[in-house]
Amino acid sequence: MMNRRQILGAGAAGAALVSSQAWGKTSNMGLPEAALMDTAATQPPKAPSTGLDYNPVVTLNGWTLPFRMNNGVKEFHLVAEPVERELADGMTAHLWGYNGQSTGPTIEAVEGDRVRIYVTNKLPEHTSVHWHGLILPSGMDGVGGLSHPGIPPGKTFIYEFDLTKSGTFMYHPHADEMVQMAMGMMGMFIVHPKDPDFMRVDRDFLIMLNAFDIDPGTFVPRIMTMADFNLWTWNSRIFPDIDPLVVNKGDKVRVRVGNLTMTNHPIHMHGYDFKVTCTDGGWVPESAQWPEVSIDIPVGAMRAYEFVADHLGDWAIHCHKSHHTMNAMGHDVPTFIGADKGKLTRQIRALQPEYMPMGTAGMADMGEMSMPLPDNTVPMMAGWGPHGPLEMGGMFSVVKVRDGIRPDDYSDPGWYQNPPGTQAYEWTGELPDFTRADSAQTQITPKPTTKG
Ligand SMILES: [Cu+2]
Repeated sequence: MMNRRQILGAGAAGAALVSSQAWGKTSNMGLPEAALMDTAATQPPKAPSTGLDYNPVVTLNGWTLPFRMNNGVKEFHLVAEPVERELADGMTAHLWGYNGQSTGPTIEAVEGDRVRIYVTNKLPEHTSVHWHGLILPSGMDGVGGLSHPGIPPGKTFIYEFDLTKSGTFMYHPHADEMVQMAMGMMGMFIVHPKDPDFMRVDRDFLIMLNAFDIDPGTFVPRIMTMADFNLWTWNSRIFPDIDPLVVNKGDKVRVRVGNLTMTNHPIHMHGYDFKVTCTDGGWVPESAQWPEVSIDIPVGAMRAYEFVADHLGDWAIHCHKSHHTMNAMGHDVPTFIGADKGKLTRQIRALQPEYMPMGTAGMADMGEMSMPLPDNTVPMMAGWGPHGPLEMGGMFSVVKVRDGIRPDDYSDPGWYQNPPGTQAYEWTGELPDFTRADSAQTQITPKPTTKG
């Protein structure tokens, strides 16, 4: 919180800026405060304090950037800077991001708003911000060298434009893009409809798909990686530490998923079918919405889907590429399924008594075992559910649908208790005699030939 003296100080600084005329055209209030976030916890939805009403979004393990009104213009302040982000509890990455975090804070405004976005560059190189999908003047498009000169280190640029349409958009640098995006610079830009009843939902979740290549035991992503990333993240967070999507039974729910990785991600949600209602091009008319249970999110695109949460339970939501629900792993591990490592194990144990052979019966044992890992590294598969290890990582979370969740409550309700008679269970009777197909009993009689 600011005390009175700091507020007066800020006012004086503002006056100095105005008298220098550099800001006179756009601001008589000085720079808006640059809000900072120091935690990766999901922040509650931020209802608008002024202007048109809207139903705010919830960014999983993220937050919404505050704004202020200045003569009818919504002003935001983004600070591009090096950040330390907890990708999971016990694993911190040294990234580049905005306002203390990667991914950057979500920007929320309303169709028809005029926005003024101050971007301060605290990176060691120039940057820019491209407003992906928004319709705006060419000079505000944020392509460094094309729309405007790159923002040099230490400088602040102003982007200002009208929000002509509602929908889901993204922002990211268009300057040394490969490096800056590999380092985690990206965020979501939500423009709410002017009519709060248009496409209204009760819960509106945001997921930005991103990816890093961070060697186990290290902190900084490898920036030259093109395809073989080892950490597949949602809002720069990996399972088991991606927060659940908590939903009250009967809620109308929207999930907006943006993809700024280098590959597509088929996002699959269990327990429901849903309809695709929005792309970064705009809303999909009802007559054109079709049902899905997985929605492929192309590179550099956004898809939103909606469903009514009428099935209670804990429902997995994840990328369907199975390597994307794993944490850091080597891809050059040979397959040992079916191999007899008995003799090899005895030989190795003569030298290293604690050696344990792995992988001869699949790799599920990786989920249960606590293997010694380098510092600042999370296991390849992790997470414990109510019935055992989940053996997941990366792009995975759980949609938790419950009765009696308050509208503003997003806290984890714990695990779902399956009602009696609704959970898979073990057969405890006699097993039949499993006979091989080559035994006399089940031998298939060859078909008589019709040739001849
Ligand atoms: Cu994926």
